[in-house]
Amino acid sequence: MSETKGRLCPFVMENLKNNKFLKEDMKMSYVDEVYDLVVAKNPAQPEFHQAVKEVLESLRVVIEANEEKYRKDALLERIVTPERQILFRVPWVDDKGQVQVNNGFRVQFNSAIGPYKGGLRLHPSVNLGIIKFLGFEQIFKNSLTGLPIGGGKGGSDFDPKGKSDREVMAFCQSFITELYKYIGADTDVPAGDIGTGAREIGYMYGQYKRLTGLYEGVLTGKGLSYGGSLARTEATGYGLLYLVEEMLKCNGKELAGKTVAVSGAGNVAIYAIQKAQQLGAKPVTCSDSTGWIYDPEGIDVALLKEVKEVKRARLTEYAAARPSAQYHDKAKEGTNQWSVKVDIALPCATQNELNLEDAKTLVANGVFAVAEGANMPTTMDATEYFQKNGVLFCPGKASNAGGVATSALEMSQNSERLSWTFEEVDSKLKNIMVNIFHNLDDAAKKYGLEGNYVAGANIAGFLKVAEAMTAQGIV
Ligand code: NDP
Ligand code: 2IT
Repeated sequence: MSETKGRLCPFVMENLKNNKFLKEDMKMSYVDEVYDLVVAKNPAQPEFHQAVKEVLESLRVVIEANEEKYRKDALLERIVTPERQILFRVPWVDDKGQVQVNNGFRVQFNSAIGPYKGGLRLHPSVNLGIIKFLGFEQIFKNSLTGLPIGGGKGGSDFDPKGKSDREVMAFCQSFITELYKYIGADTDVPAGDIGTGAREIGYMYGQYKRLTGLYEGVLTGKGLSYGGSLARTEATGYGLLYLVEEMLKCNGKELAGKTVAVSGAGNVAIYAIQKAQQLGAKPVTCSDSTGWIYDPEGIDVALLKEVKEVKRARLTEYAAARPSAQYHDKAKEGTNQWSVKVDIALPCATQNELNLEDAKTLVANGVFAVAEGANMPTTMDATEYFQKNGVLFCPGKASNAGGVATSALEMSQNSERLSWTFEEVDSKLKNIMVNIFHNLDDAAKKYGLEGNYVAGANIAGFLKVAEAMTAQGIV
C-alpha cells in the first residue's frame, strides 16, 4: 500500500487513524507521522514546515531502515522540537524621542554536537516561523562543517534600513540587554545574517561586555580590532564558490569562463561575486529588494561594495555610475535576474526567491548548475525541476556553510587568544568546503541517490547529530 507513504488528505487520514480495525494493521510511516505532527503543532509557520518537509523526505531511506528504534526513541520528534525558544520585547527610543517596540527571538534548537550557533536576522519579515526554519536548517549545516557547533538562530522584526547609527545602536543595546542572559562563549554564540553586519555585531558585543564584564567569544563576525577573524566577512561567498568549483570538477565541468547569475547584493552576494571572478567566471547580475542589475561586462565589485557596504544605498546608484549596467525595477517590470541566460545560478538573497517559473526559465536558457548562497532560496518544486532536468543542485545547508564554519574558526581563535592569518583561515575554509561536498556526495551514493545532493546533505548532516543525541540519552 504505497499510498500510506505519500500524503493523504487530512480527512481521510483522520478516518484511517480512528478506525479500530485498521489501526492495528496499518501503521503510518514514522516520517509522515512526524511531519503531520509538525504541521499540527506549529500552525502558520509555512517556512518551518517547508524546511522540515525537505529534510524528512530525504531521511526517509535512513529512517525506514531502522524505523522502530528511531520511533521508540522519538528521535524525529526531538529533532524537530527546539530545545528552547526565547521570545522577548525590545523597546528602544528613535531619533524623534518616540519609543519603538520590536519582537526579539532566539531559538536554541539543538546542542547535541556543540554550543548553539547561528546568526541573528534583522528584517521586518522576521517571525517565529522564519527563525525556526533557519534554526532547523542550521542544525544540519553546522553538522556538515565537521566542527563542534549545535544549531540556533535569532533575530528581530527591526528594520535597520533607513535608521540612523544611533537608532541602530539603541536597538542593538536593548536587544542584548535581554538576550545576554541566555548566550555565552560556551553556550550560544550568535553572529550576523540578513540586516546584521559588522556595525550591529559591534554594538551588541559592546553591550554584552558591559553587562557581563566578560571579554569572550560570545559573538562571531566581530571587527578585527576586537577578536574577529580574518576572512569571516568573505567566508560565506568564498565558501560557496569553493564548493561550486569542487562540484563542477567532480562532474567533469569547470567554473572558468562561465557566466553566473547572482541574486542579492549583501554580504553573501558580494563575496560570491568576488570569488567567482577570481576563479575566472563572469557574474553578470545582482539584486536587492527593489531591483536587479544586468551588467554584461561583469559586475564591478569595487563599485558594488562602495554602493552597498559604504553608502548603504540602492542599486540605482550602481547603475548610475556604470555605463554598461542595466537597472530593472522589480515591481514595475515584474522581472528578475533569473531571466538572464547564464550557465550557473547562485541565489544569495533570501528564502523562496527562486520559484518553479524561474527554474523553467533558467533550464530553458541552458543553466547547468545551481548552488544556494542564501538559506532555502529555492522552492521545493523548483529544486525538483532542476534535479529532474539534470542540473547540478547544491542546497544551502552545504553550499553556504562556509560562513558558520569560519565563525567556528573565530571561536577557536578566541579560545586560544590568538589570531590566524588570512591565508590560514582561507585555506581551512577551502578544505572544509571540499570535504562537505565529498561528504554529501558519498552519503547520496551510499543510499542509492547518486547526484542528489539535497538528500546527501540532509542524510550526512542528520547521521552525526542523531548519533550524538542517541549517545547522550533522553535529554
Ligand atoms: P545582507 O543583509 O547582507 O544582504 C541581503 C541581500 O538580500 C540584500 O541585497 C537584500 O536587499 C536582499 N534581500 C533580503 N531580503 C530580501 C527580500 N525579502 N526580498 C528580496 N531581497 C531581499 O544578508 P546576507 O548576505 O548576510 O544574507 C543573505 C542570505 O544568505 C540569507 O538567506 C542568509 O540567511 C544567508 N546566509 C548568510 C550568511 C552570512 O554569513 N551572512 C551565512 C549563510 C547564509 P535589500 O538590502 O534591498 O533588503
Ligand atoms: O545562516 C548562517 O549560517 C549564518 N547566518 C551564519 C551563522 C554564523 O554563526 O556564522
